[in-house]
Amino acid sequence: MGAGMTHRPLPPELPADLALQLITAGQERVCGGWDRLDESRRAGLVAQLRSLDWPLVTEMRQRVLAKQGPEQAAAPPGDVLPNLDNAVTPPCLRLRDDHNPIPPALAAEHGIAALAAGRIAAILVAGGQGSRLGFDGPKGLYKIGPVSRASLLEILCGKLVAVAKRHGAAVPLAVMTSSATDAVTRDFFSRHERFGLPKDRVLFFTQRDLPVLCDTTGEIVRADLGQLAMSPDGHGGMLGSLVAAGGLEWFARQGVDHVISFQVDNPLAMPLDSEFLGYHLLTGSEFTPQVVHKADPKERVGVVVADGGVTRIVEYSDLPAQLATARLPDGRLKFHAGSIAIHAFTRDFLERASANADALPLHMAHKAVPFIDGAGARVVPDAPNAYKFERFIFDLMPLARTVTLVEVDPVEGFAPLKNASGAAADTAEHVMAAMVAHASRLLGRAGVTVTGGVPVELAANRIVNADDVAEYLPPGSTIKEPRVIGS
Ligand code: UD2
Repeated sequence: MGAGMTHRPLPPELPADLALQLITAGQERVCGGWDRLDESRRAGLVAQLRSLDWPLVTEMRQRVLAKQGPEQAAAPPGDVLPNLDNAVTPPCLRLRDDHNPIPPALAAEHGIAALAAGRIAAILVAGGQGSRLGFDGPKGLYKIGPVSRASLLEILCGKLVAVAKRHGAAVPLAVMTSSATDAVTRDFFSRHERFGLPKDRVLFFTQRDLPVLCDTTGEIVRADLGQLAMSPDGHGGMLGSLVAAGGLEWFARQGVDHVISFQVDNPLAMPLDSEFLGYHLLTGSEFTPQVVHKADPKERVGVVVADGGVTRIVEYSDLPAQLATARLPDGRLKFHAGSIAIHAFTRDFLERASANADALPLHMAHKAVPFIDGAGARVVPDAPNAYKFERFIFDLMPLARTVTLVEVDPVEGFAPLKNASGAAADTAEHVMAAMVAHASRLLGRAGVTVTGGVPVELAANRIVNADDVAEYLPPGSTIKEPRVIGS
């Protein structure tokens, strides 16, 4: 495929050390078409090549080449799957369940105390683009409020503002962007005055990019003549990039000792739910994932599995079909603890794990990636032609001494926005309907009736639970028109 033009010696203008690097790594064709580049594009290409972690690129290429045999090609795409023959689903505490060994009210009390003491911070993973939604821009800017048209970022940051106000202590927020989303996301935050978050309590950091490699040769794909195709290193890049940005010290300076990471694409996310935090604290857990009961093997959520004292998450795309569909005698899926990518960590754990951040396994995703062919023309393939590499933050889980799973009812805490309108699930229409249903139920608990089918929304920065509603609407009220409660 099109990593290079016909084979030619490397351009004489290329610095000698870089030329040697390219030859050693088997990437000399990446400079194909050099003669057609002007000075500034040549300089750009050299700078891009210099920024690469060459031992890592070499390892990535070897991974691609190792996939060439027929057996390897059939191996799971992640290539990092442990043997799961004896694995089981670990037990879960269930949110709002009085049968839990820890009473929900006690857990909530501890969560509230930690929030009020300013011991809790959050990391928002916002490196993704809205391309799968047909939206040109960072996913966080997508307007999802069913009535307000508020963006995902406004809704999620609003939740932090509401919790901080309720408990009288700020919740520091670190926002992870990628090279593609960084400038626009920062600008969006500043134009909206950080959605009410105090300036000194928001930290931005940017995940790194990794080159995309041709699926047959392992050569770096070029997005344009003189430009490498790059892709974000996955949210597993979070810890290394956070440490590099001084994020762990930033948390420590503010007295934070627990950090919750969550994704930008779930407007129902409850990263700061006090009961969830309480279970994390009271069980002495170092890594507490929120999970939903996975009932359909096709649901695109990784699953938490335990084997011989080691608990880990296996991504859905890495789970072979016969394991994804295996059932228990009672009919439930054998692996039914679906991760929704909301994880509570102790800061100590993140500090300890940061030594391993760059050692997280690389998962490979086979994708159709536009490239420059041998004649220098841009080709948009209709089938996968290249590998993108990602690290996953949850691969740190086996390092945790204690892991507690907290099961969340999806109607309360999980409505991910993944697909463009028309898809069978996880479209904006599905997400908005889930938000309206959630708001209607919460209003019902506050004694407010919503006339059938009327869209209602809760102002994320004002209403955390049913108790907050009375400030805006007395019990016995009826809502007959579309409305945002609390705005
Ligand atoms: C993710 C989880 C999956 C499940 C699901 C729930 C992983 C690998 N998979 O699947 O198990 O929990 O979410 O919704 O965690 N992002 C970045 N940088 C990156 C890659 C992703 O910031 O390099 C962000 C992106 O903006 C988005 C989120 O991470 O908010 C999820 O990414 P995705 O849509 O690629 O993950 P998905 O749905 O395959």
